[in-house]
Amino acid sequence: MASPTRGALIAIEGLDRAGKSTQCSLLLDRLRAENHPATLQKFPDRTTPIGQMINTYLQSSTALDDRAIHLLFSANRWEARDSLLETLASGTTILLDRYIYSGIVFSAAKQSHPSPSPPHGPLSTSWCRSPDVGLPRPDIVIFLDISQDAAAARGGYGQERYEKAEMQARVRALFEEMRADERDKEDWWVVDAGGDVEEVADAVWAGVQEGIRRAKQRPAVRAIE
Ligand code: Z5A
Ligand code: MG
Repeated sequence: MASPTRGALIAIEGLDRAGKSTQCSLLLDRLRAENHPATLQKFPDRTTPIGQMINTYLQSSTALDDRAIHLLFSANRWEARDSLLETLASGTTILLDRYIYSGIVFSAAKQSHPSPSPPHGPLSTSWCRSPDVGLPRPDIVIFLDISQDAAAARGGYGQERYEKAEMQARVRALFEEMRADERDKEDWWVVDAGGDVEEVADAVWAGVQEGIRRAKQRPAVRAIE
């Protein structure tokens, strides 16, 4: 029996309140309505033991070394790796609600407290990327672009520790830098997420179609470099 065409790996990224989870849920319905096998994987996955540690960290103000929490976010992706690859191999498309790109920019955007031991200061993006090297690389990264004011108008920032205007501004700048990075440039598909839900959904859908097309041209899933 011929093996099925593999599924596409599609990451949905963006700033806070850009509508990532809203769009992921609409996409899942739309793909399934078209009889395209699809599933959703959110990161952080707060359901695993590692995810529960991350959840506790995000919802509290307890101190934890920036590198230690960064490695937990990455470990939370590594523990999903085999299942992601098996799902893709079975012909099912995976929508990722945040992935390594959030991982890199959120850690690198932190203004670390002076540490008693080196390295001092903010974590570099290359240091932040290294634990994710080797994970499955998405066929496309759909970036929901929204202004800070429009995002804040959607209910304002919540209670979690990164939901602060100055942190979000640094995250925005780092996402822009990453979109220009040679290793990622060809993967990004930027969507204006400031419109109403249906308008955004149509623009995201075009990105998904492109991701599925790219996956068909690449029998093997690539790895993050
Ligand atoms: N983090 C990290 O540090 N390291 C990592 O490796 C990873 C993540 C993977 C929690 O993430 C934190 O983890 C996050 C990054 C960090 N920190 N911050 N800040 P999360 O994914 O669990 O965060 P969340 O709680 O799901 O929020 P979100 O992702 O930022 O929101 P969203 O998914 O983009 O938006 P939404 O929930 O779909 O919509 C937000 C609201 O806007 C809601 O009321 C919607 O009804 C409304 N909405 C959505 N679309 C529209 C449109 N088009 N018009 C009007 N209103 C809209
Ligand atoms: Mg979300």
